[in-house]
Amino acid sequence: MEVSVIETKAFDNQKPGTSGLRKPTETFVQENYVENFTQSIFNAVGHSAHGRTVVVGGDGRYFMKESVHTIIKMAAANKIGKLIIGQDGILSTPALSCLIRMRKAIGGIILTASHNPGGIKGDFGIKYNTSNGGPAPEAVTSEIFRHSSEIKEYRICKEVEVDISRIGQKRFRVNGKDFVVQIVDSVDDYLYMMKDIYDFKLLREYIKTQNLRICVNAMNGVTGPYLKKIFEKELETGEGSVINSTPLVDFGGIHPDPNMTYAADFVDMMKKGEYDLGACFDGDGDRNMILGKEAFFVNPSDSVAIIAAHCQCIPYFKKTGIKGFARSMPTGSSLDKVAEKCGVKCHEVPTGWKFFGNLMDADQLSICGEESFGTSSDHIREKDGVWAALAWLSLLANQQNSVQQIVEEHWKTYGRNFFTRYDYENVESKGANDMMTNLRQLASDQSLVGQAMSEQYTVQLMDDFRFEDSIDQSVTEKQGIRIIFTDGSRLVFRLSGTGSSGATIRLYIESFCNEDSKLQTPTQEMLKPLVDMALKISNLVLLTGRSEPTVIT
Ligand code: VG1
Ligand code: CO
Repeated sequence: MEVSVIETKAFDNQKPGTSGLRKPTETFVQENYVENFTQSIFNAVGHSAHGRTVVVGGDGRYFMKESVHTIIKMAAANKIGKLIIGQDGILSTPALSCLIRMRKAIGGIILTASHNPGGIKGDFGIKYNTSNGGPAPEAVTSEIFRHSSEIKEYRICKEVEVDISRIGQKRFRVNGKDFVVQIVDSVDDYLYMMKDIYDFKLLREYIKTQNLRICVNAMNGVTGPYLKKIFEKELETGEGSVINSTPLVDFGGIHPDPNMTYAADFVDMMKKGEYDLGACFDGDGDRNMILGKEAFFVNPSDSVAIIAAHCQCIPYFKKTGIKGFARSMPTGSSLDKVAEKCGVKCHEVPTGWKFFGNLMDADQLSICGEESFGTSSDHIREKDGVWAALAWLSLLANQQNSVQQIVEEHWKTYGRNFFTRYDYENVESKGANDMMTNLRQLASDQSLVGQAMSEQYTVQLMDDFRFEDSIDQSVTEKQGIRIIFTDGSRLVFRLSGTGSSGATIRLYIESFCNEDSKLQTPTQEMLKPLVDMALKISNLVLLTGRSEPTVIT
């Protein structure tokens, strides 16, 4: 079969963000947009991928299948030996990470914009993961970007056609070499791995004997097929326990982001008290929100800490032991308290899952999480929504207790880290940038340090978070402005790196309390003085014209 070399012109906006290249779908459907970026990935990876295996899949959103076919034809022309693709192109982000590792692939290409809405009016995205199964580190993404800015041609083998709906293998001869495309069941390898991590028999029996009522919600994203097989079929959670389970190109109009705002319908349903455990997931299946009976909300920063505190009830950790914990910098520090008690280290890394990979590869990290509904372990190199739901189920079975009781017990033992995040989505870039510039100035002149901002709060430290990777010594700067007070309370300001238009400001607020009488205080009430102070210091309302955030977590 013939390889064609097609002339193209570079786009100037193919710089990957926190988690891959994410843009409005309308940007991606432009002629050669996907081709250019795909060629840039192959150029960046270079000779090392020749003859090797690459995994391809995505969350089922609009334009995914077309992109899978483009990638097949271009992989053939770029000397890839084999592609492993989920049936119909469907692979959750964690399942793709699992496949890269289990099948010893050199990398993977994920077609998703994660929790951003889909459809022609929504967003699309492409992300490259490396051979450890994790998102490509900065060194690789900046190479991809460099190639995308200089690209003049791409290679494609137009005759390679594969029916991606049929499981099986097809072999082609391209330039005298074999090129194989294997279509695999989207769930099987992942299920196999989950069975190795958790005690499915114990969970099934617990659900049955306690008559535990579970509702898991795929939000019309990629997790549907995984939840059907794992919960309904394997754990016998009963018919109707999995909802919104067919991946739809536009997620049925849902914004597939598992939080109290975008999953409000689910929260309302859980409030009726008919279920003991609820969980929902984002478009590509790496995020999770855990709810107890009557929609008792488990804050993600607490969720990872509580899983860590009880991890010995999970067979996987009994086998591997605990090598360390980690959280992203803005994430609430409940996990640090657990680490202290267990006598292991809790690492602090910048926002984005790619920063956990090195620690895991160096056997220094077992469980980690982000405040943005991301929780996972070193079983793969991505966050994993279904894994987190199974972890909570294991906790319930082990503790023989409700979600709420487990969380409240945790607060009693460790104290409570009150945490909230305010998102100001799609604000004008100028206002957002001005705000960050002012804050950066305050951090560099250190004028607030030592100042009493109120009776209770005196600034101890103010900086722009800088991270030096302890494994490869790479340095990542400007990862968010931190203001830390003498009592350990914190304000963090950063701009999102996953939005597709304008700027999104994230304001993170945390405060610790271990007075029993205050543990049940509503989060917003507890943190109000700090929120007000954050708004005052940053001058956010004036600079952005926004008096209210779009989302409060
Ligand atoms: C956001 C979250 C971050 C997460 C990233 C990718 O990034 O804050 O914690 O790792 O999304 O998540 P940002 O730069 O917009 O704050 V996923 O599920 O969406 O790919
Ligand atoms: Co996601």
